[in-house]
Amino acid sequence: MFKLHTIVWMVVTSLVPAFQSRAADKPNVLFIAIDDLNHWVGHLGRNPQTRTPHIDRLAEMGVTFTRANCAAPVCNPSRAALMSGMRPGTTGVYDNGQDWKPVIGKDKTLTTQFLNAGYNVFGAGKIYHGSAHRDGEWTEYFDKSGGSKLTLHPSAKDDGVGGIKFGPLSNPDEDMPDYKVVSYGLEKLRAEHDKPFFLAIGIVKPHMPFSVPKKYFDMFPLETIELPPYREDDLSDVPPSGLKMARPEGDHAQMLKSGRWKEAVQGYLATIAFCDAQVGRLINGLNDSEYRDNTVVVLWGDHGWHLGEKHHWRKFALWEEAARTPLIWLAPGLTKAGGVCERPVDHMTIYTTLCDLAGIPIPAHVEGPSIRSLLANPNAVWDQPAVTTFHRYNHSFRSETWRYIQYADGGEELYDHNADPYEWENLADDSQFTSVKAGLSKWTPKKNVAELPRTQGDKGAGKKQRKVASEERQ
Ligand SMILES: [Ca+2]
Repeated sequence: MFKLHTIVWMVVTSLVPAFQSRAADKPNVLFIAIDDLNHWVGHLGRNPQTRTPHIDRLAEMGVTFTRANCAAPVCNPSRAALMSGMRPGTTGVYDNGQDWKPVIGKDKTLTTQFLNAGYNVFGAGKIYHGSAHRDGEWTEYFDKSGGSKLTLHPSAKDDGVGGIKFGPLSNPDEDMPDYKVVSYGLEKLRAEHDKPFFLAIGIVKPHMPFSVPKKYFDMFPLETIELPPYREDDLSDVPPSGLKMARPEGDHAQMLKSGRWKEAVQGYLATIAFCDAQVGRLINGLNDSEYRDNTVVVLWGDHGWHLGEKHHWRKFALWEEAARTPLIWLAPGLTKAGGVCERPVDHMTIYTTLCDLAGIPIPAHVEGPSIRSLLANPNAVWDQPAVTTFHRYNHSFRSETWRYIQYADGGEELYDHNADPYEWENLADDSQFTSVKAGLSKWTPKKNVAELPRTQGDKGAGKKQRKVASEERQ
């Protein structure tokens, strides 16, 4: 009745433990986390000066999300939320300095799900804030990327303006920690694997200091640099809670006084270009590997960055510049090249979607829907806004047309992105938009637990924001 090769196959499969035969069918995952990269990537069109050919190439290979927003506009809570599947209001991790480890069990994290499903889980660089990682959640973690002494190039005047640090380096690319982290990833892509792998590569640049080898600065001559669009009176219609986040008397006042705003923009563009080169090395490594056709790729930035828009610098706010990030997916057999998805999604979708694509059960604690339907068809129906939280009870809701911000003290902002992509005119008090606000506020996260105490060294966006500089330097 059975042909011989069928019988042999039946015997062999009966001897192999079930989890292995299932694991063998699973896709690999290349998970690329980028620190402080805002929407200044070429294909998103926000800043025509930026040069990101490799990130744009990855976008062209899969689906890019043009309205992706982080769960929290700060490194630590953004990453804790993404990696745990739980929003800031569920864990109490709202800012830097709040330790996620006591409130997020090892059983809850994304990497644990992949380990339990039979994957090898490799990590390198900055996946969690401060590159924190726990034993038992990774097969192997590469954290030896330091060691080279980085030196400002003699052409640098100094290391920047106050807490905003920038200046070219004398070093070659190979001295940069990110270069070594990517090299680790390339080794894994060249290796033979007896199990599917989950490879998490955390690139720290363009995080401050905006200091990378001088050749990247030379790509952006200072005389060609243009400031991002901004309005002098932009804060006049922003409520007090928003003003507190903008802190125009801080970095921005200092930057204006220095007359060096364009130099800071140049430094950020240069540092993005360096980051892009590292992403290019990874994409080339994947394309040259035997895993190119069975590896899911997701590239995400942990939050955005202001460079003077709304008189604000850094993240720590709920506007477009701070909340929007690049998000690119490549899923062989599912995504089609050149996909552009304009649906608003936030980073709470990443955990769920990775489990979904790998056929791993989605744990009950995980918040956020899978975007498999959008990967298959970027125009598929989607009824949810992207939600971003910064400190307790402050939420931003981004739909295809609107950004609506609710602050804990009742302050509100509403921007019409069809008419006002830079969020200059706050429409929250206009009664004709009452129903727009009501529709979006339905998506307010239900849990808004108290903030965890600050137990770690850096101060996040607290009163001593200047001290963030030390955190920014890591
Ligand atoms: Ca305004």
